[in-house]
Formats: sequence, C-alpha cells, structure tokens
Amino acid sequence: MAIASEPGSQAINARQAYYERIASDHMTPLWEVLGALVPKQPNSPAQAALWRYATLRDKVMEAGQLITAEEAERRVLILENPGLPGQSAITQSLYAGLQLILPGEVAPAHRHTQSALRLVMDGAGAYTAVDGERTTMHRGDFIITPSWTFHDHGNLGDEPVVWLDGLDIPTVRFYDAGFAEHGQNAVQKTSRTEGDALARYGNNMVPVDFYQSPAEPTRVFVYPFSRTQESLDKIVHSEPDPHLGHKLRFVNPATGASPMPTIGAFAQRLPAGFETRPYQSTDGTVYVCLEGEATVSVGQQEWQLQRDDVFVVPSWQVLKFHAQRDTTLFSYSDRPALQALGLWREARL
Ligand code: 1HN
Repeated sequence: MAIASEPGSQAINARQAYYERIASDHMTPLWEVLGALVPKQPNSPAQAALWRYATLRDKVMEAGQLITAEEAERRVLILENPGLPGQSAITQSLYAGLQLILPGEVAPAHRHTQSALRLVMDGAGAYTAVDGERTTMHRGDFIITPSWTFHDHGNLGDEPVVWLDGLDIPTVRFYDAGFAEHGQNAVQKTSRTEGDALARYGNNMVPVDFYQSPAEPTRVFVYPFSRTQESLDKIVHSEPDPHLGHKLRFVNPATGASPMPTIGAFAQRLPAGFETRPYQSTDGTVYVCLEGEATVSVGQQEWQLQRDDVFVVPSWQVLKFHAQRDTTLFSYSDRPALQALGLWREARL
C-alpha cells in the first residue's frame, strides 16, 4: 500500500483558500472531519460527574426562599453536565433536575411531548397527578409522566418534598418534536381513586380487552419503592451477575417493554463486600445511590458514594463498583431508544 505523502505548504494554502471559497456556498470538505464524525468508539463530550445530595438539597432549599413553585411553574435546579454547559443536559440525550415543593404549594398542570420520570428523595406528603389520578410520593418511588399526559404536583403535608426529575429533553430537542400546553386548571380534577392504575395494570392482570404495542407507555405510573425493595431483598440470596450485581429493569407489565419509549429505568442491589467487574455500555446513565455505601469508579474518576448522591456515567466510560455495605442504586438511561435504533452495545471486561 502506498504511503500518502505529506502535502507541501503550497498545497495546504491552496486547500485552505478553497475551503474558504466553498464556505460561502455552505459547503465544507468531509476529509477534514471524517475521523471525528466516525470515531472508532464513542467519545462523548459528556463527562463523568457527581452531585453530593447535601449540596443539592442546600441549594434547592435556598431557591425555596427566592421563588414560589407557582411562579417558577416548576422550581427545579438543573444538573448540568460539566462537559455540556448551557445545554440543560446531563447526557447527550437526557436531562436531570432536582425539584422542590414546599408545604401548601402547587406546581400547575401542563403536558408536553417530553417524557418525564421522578425519583422521590426526601420528605413526605406530596402528590403527583397523572391524567386524572393522584399518587402520594414516598421516598424511592419511581413515578412516570409519559409523553403528552397532563401532570401537576402538590404538597398537602408539612415538610418540603424533594425529588429528582429525569426527562428526554435533549432527545426531543434533537428531533425538533417539542409541543406543550397548560391545563385548564392549575390542579387537575381527579377522575379515579388513588391506586386505580396500579390495581388495573400493575398487579399481574390488565383489563380484558387491553392491548398495547411496545412503544406505548405503560398505564402504571408509579412503581412503589416498597415493591422494588421486596424484589431486591428476595433475589440477593442468589448469585450476583459479576458485572452488575443484582440488576432489574422496570417494565410496562402489559408488554415487557420499557415504561416509556425514550427512557429506561433500573434498580440494582450490590451486596456488602461485592466488587463488580469493569463494564461499559452505550447508554449514558444517571444513578442515584438510595441506600448503602460504595466506591464507584467511572473512567479515571473515583468517588465514595453517600446516600442520595447523584452521578452520571457517559456512553462507553468504564464503570466499576465496590460496595462496603448492601447498596441500592436507581438509574435511568436512553437504553430503550438506542435498542429501538439498533445502537445499544455493552462490553463486559
Ligand atoms: C416538567 O414538566 C417538570 O412536571 C419538571 O415536574 C421538570 C423540565 C423541563 C420541562 C418540563 C414537572 C421539567 C419539566
């Protein structure tokens, strides 16, 4: 094979002048960017990053003194990836934020094409309503508001309630498919009693004539932490996966697919003393440490995890855990979207 000769300075200057001439016609040479466009492996501009819960809580409580939930519409601090400044993104495809609702407050009803999930972190007495049904939020509950469902939040208790929001905002922005509208009333009227959807669709049965295609979101909009814990507590007595420990994915029970088509969610238990083998996957993933104590390493970074800390693992970065105590992790990622597009890969090292 002939070795390409290096261009002389005259050739370089001629090429540069040519690039400038074609730029005014909105054209640019592929050969200058081909390597970056088609990398040998993912090389995300997103960075591994950790947010300490103590800091998150302090800062969002400060916002509680500066603006009401009603005025803000949603009183949220965005967790912005340090490698993606100004993009309201924690990975290239996903958003994360910490939301606070104070006693007596209402976050008014609206709907949008962006899909959302909540992971309840702190406090009691708040509810989320989704398309006519309320659910009381408990710590560790995983709650969804699928695309185009009306949702509002309220705090009927006497303490601040804080949760993590996960949305597919960058994905919907990428596809230029964002629509939104306000509800008729700030607090939507309820049409079903609390627990109706879980009883109807989330208890090993569905209404007799109910069928869904895999891309349709589940009617189950709350996955109570008590149920998640029950499953993890039972399965820890079996052999853990060497790379993942005991990891379960949340599903639409009617189809077996992800609860929502653009965001997948997972619950994971690492037994005390367990060390995972190195693992990488193309779904950039946001984690919450719900219980326990563990060291996590992501690429060159290493952190000692404390309760409620949030961290992000960008696509293809090598992930390892070492649990000092029984540790429970919640996580969400764009895995179902990548799988639908044939782009999901993992490597077990
Ligand atoms: C939203 O609707 C909520 O409903 C939270 O609580 C965060 C971020 C961007 C767009 C819509 C909510 C959001 C959001």
